Amino acid sequence: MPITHDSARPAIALTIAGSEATGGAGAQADLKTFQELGTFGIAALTCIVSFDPNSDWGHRFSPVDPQVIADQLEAELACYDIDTVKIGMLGTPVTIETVATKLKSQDWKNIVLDPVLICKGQEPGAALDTDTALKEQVLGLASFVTPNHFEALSLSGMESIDSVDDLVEAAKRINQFSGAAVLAKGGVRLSGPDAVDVFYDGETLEILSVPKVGEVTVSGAGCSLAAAVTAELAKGATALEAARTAKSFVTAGIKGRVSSHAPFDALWQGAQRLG
Ligand code: PXL
Repeated sequence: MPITHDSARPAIALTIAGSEATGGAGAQADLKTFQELGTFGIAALTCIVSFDPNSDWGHRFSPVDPQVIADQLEAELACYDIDTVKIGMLGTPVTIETVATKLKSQDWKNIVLDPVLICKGQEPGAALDTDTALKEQVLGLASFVTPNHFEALSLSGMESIDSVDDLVEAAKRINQFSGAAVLAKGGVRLSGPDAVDVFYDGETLEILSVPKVGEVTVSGAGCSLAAAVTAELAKGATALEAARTAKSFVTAGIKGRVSSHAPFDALWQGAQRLG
């Protein structure tokens, strides 16, 4: 039996994220994941990313006006009692400030942060500002964080993460200063036959390991993992249960990935149910 919030109404899951026009990542991935896992998905868009097929599929990035972000959140939080939110790509310091202010306007049961630090289409200088603002203003509000290899390096301050032991150390450091449950993703960046993620919440350490599905990253895997954690938490799962379910959801989605004219495949959220 799936865990449900209320027999009369599905659990509500909110994402505050960017649109990724081709549908692989961002709010599109989040909403598809929310739907697949039986929650009622809502999205506030922070920016619009359109890959450029004429320039190596680089990221074109347009931030949404901060007032428009605040308006979306105002409507959403007035419309429903929402206690669980996922934060995806925010993209600029002013967006981060707008979102942090709104997050502080009410109590939350779960704030899941996918700490998207650098989007390829951005100026490195702007990305550094964004990075600092995210760490200073949002990380401390999060109850669950899902850094990838690069983000785990940046957040933990470690010089390298080359082994599962290193990833465990990174997860512990990030938990220690944020207080959040951490699901640190090794993905294809750690060598070996398995895709290893480390869960640590201050008490429980669990290594989540599945055989790698290829050696290439798939668009939307990080977004879908954090969104699946969010959906499960919204339905009442524990952090560890949510991490386990999310890992198997994403593994199925990578196995069922969709190829395109772009040089990367996209995770398919429907794979577990329909694949
Ligand atoms: O996968 C990170 C990510 C998150 N959000 C948006 C994106 C991307 C990567 O392209 O475009 C909107």
